[in-house]
Amino acid sequence: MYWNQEMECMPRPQLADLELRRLKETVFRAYTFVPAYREKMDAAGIKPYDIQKLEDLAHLPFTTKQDLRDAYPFGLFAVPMSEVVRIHSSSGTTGKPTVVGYTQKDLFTWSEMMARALTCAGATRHSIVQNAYGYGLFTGGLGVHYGAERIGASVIPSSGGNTKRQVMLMQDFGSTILTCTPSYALYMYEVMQEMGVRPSDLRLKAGIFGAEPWTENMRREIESKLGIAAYDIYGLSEIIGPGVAMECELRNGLHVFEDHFLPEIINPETGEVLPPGEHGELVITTLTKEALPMLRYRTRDLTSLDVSPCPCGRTHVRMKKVLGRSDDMIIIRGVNVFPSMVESVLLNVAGVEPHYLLVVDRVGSLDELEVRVEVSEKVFSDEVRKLEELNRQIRKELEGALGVAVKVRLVEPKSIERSEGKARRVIDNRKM
Ligand code: DLL
Repeated sequence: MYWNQEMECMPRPQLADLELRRLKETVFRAYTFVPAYREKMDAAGIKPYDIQKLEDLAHLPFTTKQDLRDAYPFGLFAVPMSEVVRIHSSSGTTGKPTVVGYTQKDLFTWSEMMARALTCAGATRHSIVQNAYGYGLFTGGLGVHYGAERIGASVIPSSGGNTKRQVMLMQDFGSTILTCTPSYALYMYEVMQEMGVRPSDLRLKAGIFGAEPWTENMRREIESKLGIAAYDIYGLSEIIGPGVAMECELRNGLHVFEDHFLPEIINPETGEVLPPGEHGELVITTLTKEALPMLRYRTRDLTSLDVSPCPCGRTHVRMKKVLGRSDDMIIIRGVNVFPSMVESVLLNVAGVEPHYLLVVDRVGSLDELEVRVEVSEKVFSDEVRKLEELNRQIRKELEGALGVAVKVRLVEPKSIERSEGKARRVIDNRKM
């Protein structure tokens, strides 16, 4: 049921002592070995020994993606390259990618985090894990891989892509756990349909989905189509990769593996630390990372923390499902819109498929949001009047939920690009 009961269920006062000890060590190492951290702390007038209690964390300066870019590629590493045994990097849509490094011990920590995460979804040494996260510089593939091996499960390193072969492997090898992005899981289902494979004939029991936002409605959609339990896993390269936080069997918030990662929520405008329960930007400090210690890293992901005890017995704080990043938010005539808000509305409408795209344009001086929605074959072949009626209904519901005028375009089944990794949900033509 647990991978590491001692750590995952540690009484909170004891956990706080452990966190403080590890925080002091991390700050000391970052200050001593990374000139960029030392300069920032000196400029803020703070020394490692000023950290005497967990609340003192709030005095440390933040670290941002820009700091990683400024230090490209290895400038924030706190160990010599001879100690670095793995390098990953996140693509980044603009500018230089961010580069992250791991020591031997960091890889051991990461596989432990992933072993915990997989165990949360019921994985054991008897599981057959089909790992369809991309292998390569992206952390998803190798991150899950090492965790599954650590448990002793049988891993199929199928990586992303070649979807027909994925389905064949599932059938022939009897995969019990699927790991990939939620959007790729849906695409796999479509390919199963085309191949005439029924999910009920497979042995799949659970899916561990992450690397992009997905709503509760999307969870229901995946669960009912694939006939599995869908779990949310969260992580980011800068902190370690997948395995920063994971849902337990209750699937009501993701436990942040707090003995290694210390979470805070801040007001993204002011930087002020917010109390538990309040919604804001997640900031994470690593407590054990050797190669790339991160002090108060601003993730840009928006969520809140729940400190109430979880019936699963794990004592680690839970974060709410991440439904958006501050930089995925699009502003339409002054109104903030997240793609997940659109997803949530669409998946409640009968006849609509879980494939959609937001297209933003500037017409004259006005922003225009068009939501392209795929409809089912059956609906698509309906009379024009019915399609118009559906269009009107979706528009009304979207406008009600978003508070901004929306154009809806119903598109043919399978006409929106499918994703084998992170789905692209927005095309913003205003920035081009
Ligand atoms: O996406 C690591 C990962 C791999 C996580 C596989 C889970 C599974 P990056 O490519 O660095 O790392 O992207 C990190 O993806 O800051 C979030 O914005 C987003 N993200 C990751 N997991 C979730 C999730 C990997 N469960 C960025 N829900 C993060 C929502 C997520 N967003």
